[in-house]
Amino acid sequence: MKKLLITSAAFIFSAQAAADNPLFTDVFTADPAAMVHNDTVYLYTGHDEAPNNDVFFEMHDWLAFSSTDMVNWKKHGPIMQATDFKWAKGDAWAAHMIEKDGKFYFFTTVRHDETKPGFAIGVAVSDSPTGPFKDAIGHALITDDMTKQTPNDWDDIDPAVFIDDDGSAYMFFGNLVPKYVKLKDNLTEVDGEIHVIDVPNYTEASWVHKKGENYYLSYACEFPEKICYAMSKNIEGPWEYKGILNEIAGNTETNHQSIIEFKGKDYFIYHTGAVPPKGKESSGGRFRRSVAIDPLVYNEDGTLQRVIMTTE
Ligand code: FUB
Repeated sequence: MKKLLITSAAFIFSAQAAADNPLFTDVFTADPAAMVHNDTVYLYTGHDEAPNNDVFFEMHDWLAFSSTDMVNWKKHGPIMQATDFKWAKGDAWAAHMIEKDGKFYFFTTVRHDETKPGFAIGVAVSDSPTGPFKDAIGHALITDDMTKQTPNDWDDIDPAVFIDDDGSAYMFFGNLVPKYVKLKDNLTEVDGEIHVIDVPNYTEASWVHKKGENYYLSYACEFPEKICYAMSKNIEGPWEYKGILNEIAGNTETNHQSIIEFKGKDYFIYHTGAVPPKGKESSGGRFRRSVAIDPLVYNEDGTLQRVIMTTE
């Protein structure tokens, strides 16, 4: 599959296929992270390769897709493997892309090698949104021994980076305990201590965006996971819990969202196990997920309407 993807780079899906939800029917995709740059949406996803749904996540690399109309998607193939970080053992879990001063920073969850416990967050950099990417610092940005609020060794997963209007950069992340840390201007060093965020029912998958004067923190809540959200007038909180944004996404215990505005429309991007890519030996499910997109609707007071999942 990996070779197939590399050789089929830049393949453009037909309009008919792309109109389906989930988006891609030839590959399992998860943990979407979308970025708008130069009138184009870049969609980065994890790549589920588990042989069936009775095992566990098998994720080696991250995939990239782009679109200028949210209908036709260009496939760019894997942009990076977890083991491109020399200090990482594997497990290309959720990631996030952000542009700053013409450079593209890819923040990723990976499993650290034996020198550190559990998971870690790395950062890679490129001059192009589709790579090639290389490790920006040669070591992890966050390691499990920096986050000891829970006894597990994956409480430092799922990075989401947000640059505020004044240029200050923040990374939100965490499993079971939501956290954020400021980043220095170079985006490759933490600036100060890690803060814990007070929101209810947090599981993982933080995503932060701003619309008008409101900041939104959305996240996977409970288990099986729904997507919940909170609002604030300040990126550093306090956050006011607003409720469920998206229900359990069908046939998978995880849900993981990305929220963007593109050409005047708002989108909620997530993954589901409900609809399998066609022609695959076993069906979609909790370790074989697929990215889908639905409209996001704001109420006049800034709160969000619950996302209704569609199949086309
Ligand atoms: O894809 C692996 C993990 O599952 C992610 O890091 C979590 O957000 C959940 O989707």
